[in-house]
Amino acid sequence: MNQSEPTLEEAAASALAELSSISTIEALESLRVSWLGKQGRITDALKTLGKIAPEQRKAEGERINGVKQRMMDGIAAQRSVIEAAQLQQRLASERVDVSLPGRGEGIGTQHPLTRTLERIVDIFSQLGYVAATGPEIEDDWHNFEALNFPPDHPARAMHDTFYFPDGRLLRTHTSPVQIRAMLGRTPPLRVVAAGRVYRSDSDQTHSPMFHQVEGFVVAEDVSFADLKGTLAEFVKAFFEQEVEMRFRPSFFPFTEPSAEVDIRWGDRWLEVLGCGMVHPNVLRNCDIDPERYTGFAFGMGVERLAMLRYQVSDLRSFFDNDWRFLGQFR
Ligand code: 2NL
Repeated sequence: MNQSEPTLEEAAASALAELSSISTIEALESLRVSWLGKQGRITDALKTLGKIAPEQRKAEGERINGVKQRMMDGIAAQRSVIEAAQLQQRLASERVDVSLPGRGEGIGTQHPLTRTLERIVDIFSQLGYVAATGPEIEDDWHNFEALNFPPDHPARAMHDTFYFPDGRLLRTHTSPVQIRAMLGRTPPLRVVAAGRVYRSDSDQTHSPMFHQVEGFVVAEDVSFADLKGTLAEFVKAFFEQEVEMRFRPSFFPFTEPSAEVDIRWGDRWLEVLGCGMVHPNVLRNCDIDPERYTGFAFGMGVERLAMLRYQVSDLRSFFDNDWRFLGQFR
């Protein structure tokens, strides 16, 4: 063998010595191919085995395979070194400081309609009323029949009712809660019912789902004067000031007489609630003797009162759920 031509062992030794300076998987791979690939040095050397004397073949084969094994081990070891270094680099660059303060999800707020609804219920609670709730899916009897709506009376058409195929319906007012509260109880009763109600009506000033608060008092000797006094107290408490009120005659199937209440708002009169003396038929439907007991009842729209209190001009703002709007009510 020529002096200047290094042996396989010498070439392998110098390649192994250089290994630690290889820092990328790509460079390591090209070194591996040049030694162990199809046209690599080891493969070439193994091809010569066929040409040498049979008695030398075993020793020569062991010699070449020894070099091959050292190269494979060295390359595998350096691959681990490179991969470990790359992992360290990734861990350093993707480091997360878990001690940093959070981005600060702001604390939520109550919806202005919820606030208004709870405010109304609170005022009546302080007057001794007990809060009641009931199902939003109702039957014809609790929503209409018990409230003295005669079958096929045009009054039923006043409410564009959402019906289910089985004849049940989405309550069109909170009155069925009041009916359920009267049933099976004996006066004196003071109940306030608040919640969602539904009517098939949708435009600038109507939402198909909206909120009502209703209340009633049934006892001996309850008069229209009690009703007027109660509503005057309520309006004063709700608006936190003396407000001028007027009662206008009106009609509801479930009260007689009935009235609508306006308040003076600047130079205009605004309707804010409806009321009346509970109709004797309604009391009878709830097994209450109208000869012994009388009662008054009232109902109001929460959206309308919230718009006045918070000076909101478009009803739909309440239902868009835009945080820039909702965040203003704290
Ligand atoms: C309105 C008017 C009203 C009632 C609701 C009522 C309930 C029973 C018996 C008698 Cl169980 N009355 N509720 C009475 C008068 C008016 O609501 O304008 N609501 C938004």
